[in-house]
Amino acid sequence: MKAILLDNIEHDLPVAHKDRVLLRWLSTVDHKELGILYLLAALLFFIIGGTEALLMRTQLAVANNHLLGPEAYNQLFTMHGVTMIFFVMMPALLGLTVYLTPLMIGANEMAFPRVNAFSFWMTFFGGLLLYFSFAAGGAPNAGWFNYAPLNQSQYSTSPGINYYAMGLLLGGIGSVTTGINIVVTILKLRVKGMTLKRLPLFVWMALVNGFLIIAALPSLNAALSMLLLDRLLDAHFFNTTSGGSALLWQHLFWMFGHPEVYILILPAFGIYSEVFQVFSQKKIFGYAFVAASSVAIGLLSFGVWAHHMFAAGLGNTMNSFFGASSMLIGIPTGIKIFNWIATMYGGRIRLTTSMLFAVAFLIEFTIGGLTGIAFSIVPIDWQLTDSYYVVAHLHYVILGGSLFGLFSALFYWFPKISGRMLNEKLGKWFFWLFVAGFNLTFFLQHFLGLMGMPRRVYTYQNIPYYTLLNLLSTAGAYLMAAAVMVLLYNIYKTVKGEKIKNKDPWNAFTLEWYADSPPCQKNFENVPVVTSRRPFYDLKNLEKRDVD
Ligand code: HEM
Ligand SMILES: [Cu+2]
Repeated sequence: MKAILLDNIEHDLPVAHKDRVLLRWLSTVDHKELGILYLLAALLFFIIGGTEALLMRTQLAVANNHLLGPEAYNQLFTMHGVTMIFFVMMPALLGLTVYLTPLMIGANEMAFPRVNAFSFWMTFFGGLLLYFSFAAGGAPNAGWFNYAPLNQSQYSTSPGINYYAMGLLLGGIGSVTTGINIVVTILKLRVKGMTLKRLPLFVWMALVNGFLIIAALPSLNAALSMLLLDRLLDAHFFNTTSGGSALLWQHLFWMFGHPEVYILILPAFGIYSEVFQVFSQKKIFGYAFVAASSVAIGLLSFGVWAHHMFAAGLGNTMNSFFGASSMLIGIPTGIKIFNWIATMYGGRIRLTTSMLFAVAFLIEFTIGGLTGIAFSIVPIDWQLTDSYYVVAHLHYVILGGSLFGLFSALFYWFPKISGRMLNEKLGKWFFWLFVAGFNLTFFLQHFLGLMGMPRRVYTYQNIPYYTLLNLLSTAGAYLMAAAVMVLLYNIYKTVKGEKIKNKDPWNAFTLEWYADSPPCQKNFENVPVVTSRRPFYDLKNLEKRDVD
């Protein structure tokens, strides 16, 4: 199909070469090219969202600062949160999934290639629409979860929140169609011998994730549609002054929002599961437990949403139920952490940049997980809600969990995607600068939160320690920015540099490395029949093949 498409473009249109390249990327339905487009879009939005974060941290560097006013700050934290979650993490992780899944299961394409293109462009235009709000009279300003009644026209008079709703709705529709595409691809297009029990763990996580997306996103899409009706046609779903319910928005949002954090973390779990195996040169410890605990996490994630609403006055019964169910999630997550550590135990460990990010994840994510369990204790949540403790917690889980996973994946699969190796020395500079900056920025915010500093405030009084801790936190943000510069330079230098000869630089186990680096258009000339969980390992070790 794609060949036909490209042929038509190349033969029928009398356009210059440059335009042809552009047209090709605009019209591609190839899962690898779409995967790359997702990753590039995520990088673009990461730079924008990161700049917004730096602006906020600059504003907060000293007490009583008036570099930015309160309204600008409101728009910045809203845009930063929305951008990072919906237009950085989602597209990057889904792009990686779309790139790797067919290769890992020995397929030539996704099940629905044109739907794949549709999903990408919906997401990308969703992001553009969101940013168009700046030109249309002001960006959304009610936070990333956009609570009622703040999201109503009376309280937010600029059209920003309309763009929030429309942009996220486009992205939300794109995500659902990707979810369907991922599930069908995995269930229908596996090569002979690749049973569900032999799926690479990355693909297992992608499968669970696909189901989560299909089940969770509609709740957000419905809420956004209702919000648009409220704002544009004067409906009253969330308008309390005319009989609507503000709490309804919170329920609909978090019924999506909590599974969403698992939608962001499961693909990263998949990445770590591959990386720990390859850089320990051992197969995973407890394959079935890692796969099954993801299913458990997926199911549980739909029964905990009201832990975001402990302060909303739902009553003791509801609060106790949601507190207890939230604590349960710690169990399958803990199982995974033990499995990864056991995988490393006794292995031939290579501390590449990719592996360093995976090891750092074990520590940072556990910190984020522990503060999360603290929040599931209702009185602690009451004390700390809306404070900087929350900002610390959420960045530990999302950065230390998902973003570190993306960085680990970037260094691991870059040779696969581009045929070129990122420089490891620069990689390690990037790693240490980023990890140092990350902990400096966010660890201190636990203390600020405990001392009572509220989140979402544009400035603060000169109270003892507030200024010092905030200044250090800002310094950490600049360290992270410096690290990202090193990464961008590394990518630039690598893309300009030589291709590698060895298509399998890490001595990997799974089928995507059996393909060329980068893979040919059909992915494989021929695919071996799979007889175990590590088909490429088997091919390289005919004497010591796995039996599982
Ligand atoms: C790269 C370094 C980053 C820095 C320095 C940073 C900094 C900040 C700051 C200053 C705030 C505002 C806190 C407040 O006033 O309440 C914030 C909020 C937030 N950040 Fe980040 N951030 C970073 C990366 C990320 C990433 C990668 C994600 C997610 C994928 C993320 C998600 C969020 C969310 C969801 C909020 C809450 C927004 C809201 O209150 O509505 N951040 N961040
Ligand atoms: Cu939650």
